[in-house]
Amino acid sequence: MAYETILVETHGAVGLVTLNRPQALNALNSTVLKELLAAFAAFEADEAVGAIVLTGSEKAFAAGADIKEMQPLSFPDVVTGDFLGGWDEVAGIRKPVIAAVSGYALGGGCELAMLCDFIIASETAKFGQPEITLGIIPGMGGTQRLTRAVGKAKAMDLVLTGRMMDAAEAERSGLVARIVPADKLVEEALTAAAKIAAFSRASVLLAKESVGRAFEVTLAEGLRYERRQFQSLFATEDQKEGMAAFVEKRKPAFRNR
Ligand code: CO8
Repeated sequence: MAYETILVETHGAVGLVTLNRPQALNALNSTVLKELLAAFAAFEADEAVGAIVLTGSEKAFAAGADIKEMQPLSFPDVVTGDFLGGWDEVAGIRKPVIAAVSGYALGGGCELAMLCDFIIASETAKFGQPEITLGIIPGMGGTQRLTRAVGKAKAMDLVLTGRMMDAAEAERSGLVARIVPADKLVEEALTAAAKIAAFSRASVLLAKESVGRAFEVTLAEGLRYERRQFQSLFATEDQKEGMAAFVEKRKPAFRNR
């Protein structure tokens, strides 16, 4: 499929999606959403792909929702069309998605990074929820996922003042998993994704699902869910192989069985 706003490649067992609207600092419009969901769906369906990396440019991961697309919209337009509702589908991707963020990740850009499973940031990354400066508020998780990631104090600060935080502050606050040099960003993210893709697929999918569960249910429910998923993996050949390889002091050869 030919895309207009994204670039799609595979690197071994890793799918790489690059946001590609340089003229608008990768602002997210309805075409980006449609194309991103199509690319992710293709990677979900491709058995050879075990993990996905989503990145932008050196200057911007994404500078937010497309303000020029939003400007003329009225209340009935956004409500009846459930404007931005489709972005939640990104969170439904079962394979792990790593956001590799360089430059601006603002508004919807920060929210898109948070829809991924974890964020690897370059030293130049800048995160923020500047919607308040436009007379609106975050609409794709900025008041919810950001608060869960960094806590109330920092989330209130960012959402109410619209200020940006740099990569070091974002890592300190728990938004970012690791910081890497700018010229190594995509390489490091691809390496992390390749590592994940080499593990047993069932354990990877259930690990992602179980961590996600921590944000949805009570601790008791989450622990029970985790234990059942853990126990179910003893039905796989890969569990036998993983443990046999440890005992025999060799590398496991997972076959996704
Ligand atoms: N939408 C549309 N166009 C944009 C956006 C955007 N969010 N951001 C930048 N651009 C365009 C600029 O208009 C400019 O285009 P042109 O050359 O035609 O004038 C081009 O990109 C380059 O931008 P700048 O000249 O402004 O570049 P600077 O380096 O001077 O500044 C900034 C970079 C600081 C990032 C600046 O562009 C900026 O402040 N951008 C807007 C950031 C913002 O407010 N983002 C939040 C948008 S609202 C939002 O995201 C709502 C979230 C709800 C859910 C979203 C789901 C997708």
